[in-house]
Amino acid sequence: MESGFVSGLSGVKVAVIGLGASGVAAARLALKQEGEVYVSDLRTDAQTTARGAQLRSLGAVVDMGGHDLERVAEADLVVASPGIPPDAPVLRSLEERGKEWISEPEFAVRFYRGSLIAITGTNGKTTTSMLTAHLLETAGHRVALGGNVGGGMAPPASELALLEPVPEWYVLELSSFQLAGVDTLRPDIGVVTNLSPDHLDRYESLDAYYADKRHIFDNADEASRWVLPAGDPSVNHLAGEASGGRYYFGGTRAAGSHAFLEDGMLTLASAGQTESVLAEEALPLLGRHNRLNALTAALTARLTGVSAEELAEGLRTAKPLPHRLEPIVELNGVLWVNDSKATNVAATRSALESLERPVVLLAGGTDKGEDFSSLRGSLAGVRAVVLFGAAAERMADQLEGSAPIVMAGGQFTDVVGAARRLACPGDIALLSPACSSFDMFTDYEDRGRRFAALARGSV
Ligand code: UMA
Repeated sequence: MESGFVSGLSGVKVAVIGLGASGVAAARLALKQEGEVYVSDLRTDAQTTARGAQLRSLGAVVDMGGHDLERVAEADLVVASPGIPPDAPVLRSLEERGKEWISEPEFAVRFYRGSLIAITGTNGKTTTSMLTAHLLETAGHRVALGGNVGGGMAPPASELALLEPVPEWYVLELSSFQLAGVDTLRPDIGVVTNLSPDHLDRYESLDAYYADKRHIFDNADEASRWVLPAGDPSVNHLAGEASGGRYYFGGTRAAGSHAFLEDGMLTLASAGQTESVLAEEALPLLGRHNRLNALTAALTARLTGVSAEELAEGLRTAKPLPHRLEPIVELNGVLWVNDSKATNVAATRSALESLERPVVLLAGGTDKGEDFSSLRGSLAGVRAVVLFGAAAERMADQLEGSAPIVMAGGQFTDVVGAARRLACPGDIALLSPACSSFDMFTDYEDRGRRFAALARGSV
């Protein structure tokens, strides 16, 4: 599919706003396409300045510490980074002048020369995107994965446009911030994992957040295919009357669904034919939500022609994401699981609710002032909670009576040691802190790595 393909930007003035990963990638792509590129960023720190210098050496005009609004407004094409809120003065000023801007992935896809799978939703986007790319790759396709995938695990959308040889399939994770600036983007297969309130610090209402997500459907046509959760009124409402075929996934078989769990198997169904793909327990990713992510990815990959056998092989060899319910080691019947990325109460609650074995929970860290009592309802199957770090006292107060609580010593070795003593064969020892890490660690990754090393007994 070559829809939207642009052969070059010679003589075209391109303004890129923001010099983060997206801005750099968009500017490089625009330069490669021989555009006249102007890049600017409010920041003047060393890292941003170094990025600016690099782009300057490639031929861009770069402003640090501010945006030349006249110059931005004069550009033929304005590409805005996703981290720039719509009420930022630079975007306000464009709006006042009636000047349109596009998002970085919208810019990128204009140069794609393969088919596009775009994946959005509130939760599970990254896992589903990575799994989908892995399933296609296992089946022998040339695949490029990128977009909103965090932690440097995949490049921005614009980098994919420069890949040689050209991929057959592009798999993009798209956030609502990126979908806000969509114009021509038209996925061959579009996926919405689920919808729930999020980013209410940036959006003035839930409707405004959903309105941005809705742009994934903007250019739908008869050939579009949509992978959606079965029986989800919010997603159905979002999809509205969008053209194209609809394919549904869910935890259980429902009328008209195409991917579900049945008799302990990840199962696909189409035109009355059922395919059992893989036993649930053979999936290397933990938790109920990951089984749904796997079903979503399998259904998406099936639509590209990947066979059930190839899907089984891909799912069996899938790698869990680091620091997200990541199984580390099983020792003396206890499975040690690193969920250090859970830096808020909601993430820890979701981890606890998705596990089906008794848990010894290791929680605590920097106190961000959240209400920990909302964890109480998820502690029923928990053998003990080992608390540590600055938030420990307040957590203990708010969780008292909902599970046995152990206050660990000041060192992280003591925390892991306490969990080791409390866990019984068959249990999961889960680091899912519900707090950020800065009181004891550099960041959540540092915390997760320390946990993994201590769990393995390698330090
Ligand atoms: N800036 C200005 N002017 C302004 C405001 C900001 O110049 O008025 C500058 C900032 O100084 C900064 C840049 O604009 O240098 C903004 O960069 P950015 O925040 O867009 O960061 P990127 O490095 O480009 O990363 C973005 C995504 N970040 C956000 O959406 C906040 C990354 O998603 C994404 O991986 C990357 O593009 C590549 O596609 C991260 C994320 O947290 C993982 N996403 C959110 C999420 O998943 O919840 C949406």
